[in-house]
Amino acid sequence: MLFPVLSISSVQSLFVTTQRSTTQQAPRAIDVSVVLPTYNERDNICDLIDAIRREVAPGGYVYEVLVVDDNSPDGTAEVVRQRYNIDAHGEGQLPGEEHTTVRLFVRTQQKGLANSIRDGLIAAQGRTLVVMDTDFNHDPALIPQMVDLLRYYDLVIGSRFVMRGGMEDRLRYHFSQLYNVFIRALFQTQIQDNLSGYFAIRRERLYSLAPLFPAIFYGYGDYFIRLLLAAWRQNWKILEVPVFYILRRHGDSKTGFWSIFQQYTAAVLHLRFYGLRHTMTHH
Ligand SMILES: Nc1nc2c(ncn2[C@@H]2O[C@H](COP(=O)(O)OP(=O)(O)OP(=O)(O)O)[C@@H](O)[C@H]2O)c(=O)[nH]1
Ligand SMILES: [Mg+2]
Repeated sequence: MLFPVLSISSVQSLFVTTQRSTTQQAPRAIDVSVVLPTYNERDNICDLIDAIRREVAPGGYVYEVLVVDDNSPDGTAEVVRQRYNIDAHGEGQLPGEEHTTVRLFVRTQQKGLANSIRDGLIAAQGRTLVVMDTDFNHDPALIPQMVDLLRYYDLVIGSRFVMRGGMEDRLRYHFSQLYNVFIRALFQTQIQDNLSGYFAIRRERLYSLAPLFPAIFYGYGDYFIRLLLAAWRQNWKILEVPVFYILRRHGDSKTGFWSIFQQYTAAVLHLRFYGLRHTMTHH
């Protein structure tokens, strides 16, 4: 196997490993880690990393990019490996930026969006962590302001449902908006976009939720509803900044409308009736 494969027995043990390796290595003060989960994003991923660089580098941040790929059959990992000279340890560099690391994780054991994001977040070394889709739904221009706002907030969400937020796909926009009304009513929160999946968080804040990771990070985008509920219940300071989703640039969607609707609804009802400490049994 060319790339490191994250095999996880428990979040706790990985947490300890990460802490240990962080202290053993020469300290690299990374300001921002951008976690990019990919599945068949061959034609998007390098363009997105270039776009992230254009937005983040001028701010003078020290940053790293983590691509967490579920062994995509379209060869996403291979494209990243070649473009950024990824070595046997899964590390490469942005061309011309020797301090900016691109790290590639190819997962072959346990697949799924939420697990990929968890693995990326745990492996990330930055003081602040950003998670976003890799198909250009999420505008990388927002990263600097989201990171800066973490001076005042624990969690910053890119939101379609605050002033000037939106979505090119009007039908999905209205449906998501309605679904968010349902989520807010069920959990009595004030979060406008519970389905966004575009967020920035302070690393130490995220780790304060480590005992809840198994109850949060499973399934698909529904993990975000659970993450937000955990944050809300712990009285975190949460801010929503407007984001306008454009349509995915290349490739195919992994989400069928009805299957996602059913999956999210099962997850939301489970969360409502069993709470945050229990994972759904079939995951
Ligand atoms: N690692 C990993 N990433 C995934 C998986 N499924 C989806 N993704 C990534 O998660 C992000 C969101 O997936 P999308 O297919 O764009 O889902 P969507 O945004 O609801 O749908 P469209 O934008 O309409 O395609 C993208 O970056 C995908 O590449 C998965 O199983 N594993
Ligand atoms: Mg998408």
